[in-house]
Amino acid sequence: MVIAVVQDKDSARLSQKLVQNGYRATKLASTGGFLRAGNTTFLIGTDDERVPDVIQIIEQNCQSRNQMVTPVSPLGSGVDSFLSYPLEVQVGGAAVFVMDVEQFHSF
Ligand code: 2BA
Repeated sequence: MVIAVVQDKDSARLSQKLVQNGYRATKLASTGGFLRAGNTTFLIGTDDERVPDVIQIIEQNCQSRNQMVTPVSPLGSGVDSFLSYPLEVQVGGAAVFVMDVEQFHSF
């Protein structure tokens, strides 16, 4: 199982390429914990030997970008006010996790 967190801008292209190459994928709308901006999480179930190819497809279709953001940071526990400040961060093309799946059932 490959889990990939990608930027929304890349998700349509990645989805298309995965399908073209015969992979099954599920897209989940997700939110980054740091930026609190929308991103897309792909769940791609495939055989072990095809994992390197999946990673290559992700790498080729997701690009890193610099983003100016205004995150909202709590000042501290018990304090109701929030501090906003502009910040430039490089958001990676994809954060990819590979994990073993014990069982898979499809009914
Ligand atoms: P976010 O958590 O919104 O993070 C967006 C970008 O902000 C990150 O890009 C990184 O460049 C920066 N960033 C994150 N936490 C930071 C911190 N504590 N201090 C300074 N800068 C920070 P990426 O590393 O490429 O991550 C893009 C998105 O991938 C993340 O969105 C998150 O949704 C996911 N992600 C990345 N690493 C993850 C991990 N270890 N576990 C779960 N999700 C992860």
